[in-house]
Amino acid sequence: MRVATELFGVTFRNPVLLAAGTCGFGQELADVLDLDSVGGFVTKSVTLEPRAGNAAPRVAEFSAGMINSVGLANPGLDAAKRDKLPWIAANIRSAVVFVSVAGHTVEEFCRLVEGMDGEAGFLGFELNLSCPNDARRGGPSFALDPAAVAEIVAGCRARTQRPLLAKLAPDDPDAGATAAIATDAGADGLTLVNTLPGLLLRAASGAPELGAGGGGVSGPALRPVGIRALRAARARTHLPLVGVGGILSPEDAVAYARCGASLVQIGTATFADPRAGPRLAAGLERWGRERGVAAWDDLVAGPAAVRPGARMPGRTETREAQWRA
Ligand code: RRO
Repeated sequence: MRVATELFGVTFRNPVLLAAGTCGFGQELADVLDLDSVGGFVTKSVTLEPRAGNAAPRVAEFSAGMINSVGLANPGLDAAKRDKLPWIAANIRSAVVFVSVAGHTVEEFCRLVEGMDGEAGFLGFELNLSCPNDARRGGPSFALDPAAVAEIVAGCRARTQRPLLAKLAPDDPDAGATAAIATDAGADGLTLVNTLPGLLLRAASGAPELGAGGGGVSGPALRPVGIRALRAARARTHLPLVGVGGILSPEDAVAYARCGASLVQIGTATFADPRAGPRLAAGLERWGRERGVAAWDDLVAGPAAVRPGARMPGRTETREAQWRA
């Protein structure tokens, strides 16, 4: 099966990207895997100022995945430009890199995009509109506020010609509407989904397992949530979609493709095995070959294949109507 795919004017050697927050700026994983063996990666989210991150423990496992509250730990805009992007430019050959950016205001997002737009080493930006762990901001993420989505995407659109992905939230009751808003505001693609807000407590004390309290849930538990959101987005936008949430096996990735993902990202699986990304890429190729599939692109549902009126498995008509209203 041909796993290479053309999007955003470039060739991804396979549709597997390492998700933001799971591979640092590439350099952190370069000793344990060949980054050019995956289609690409998304950097840790960059903020204007350096961020030390939240109190430890920042991650905890549970039976269906993990929960994190890293708290946007990153070196900040200046150090990212000085130390991180030059390493990527010098060392990455074929992997397609997106720089994730996270701000507290529209203006901060715009300054981040403007600040890195002239640098080498990456193709585009992923706008992190959906961080569940930003204590400084508090409240629901930008992705749950349609006006904020429109303003941030449009503001960044005005400042760069590079591809812009908008990363949306798993707990959006109407991911389709948000997808349409991000599309109208000028995004080039949408990434669905970020982690799902959650909380784990210790039985003995009732204290949270994470130092920061709550966090974002990822891993297998997130997969049905991500697939639902991505399918809702597919019904309302023509843009390429990037699926993320609980992907480990070729079957998981193909399920995302079947509801519209042109690319997939692997996140939590990389923590258990840093080579999970290349293993998935190789597994996908084998999966397709064994089934006589000519190309990954043949598996990807286009906008017309998933219509708003289509029945969702397991939904009653009434709930489907509520969901679409
Ligand atoms: O740094 C984090 O705690 C974090 C971020 Br920015 C995000 O977007 N998603 C997540 O699960 N953790």
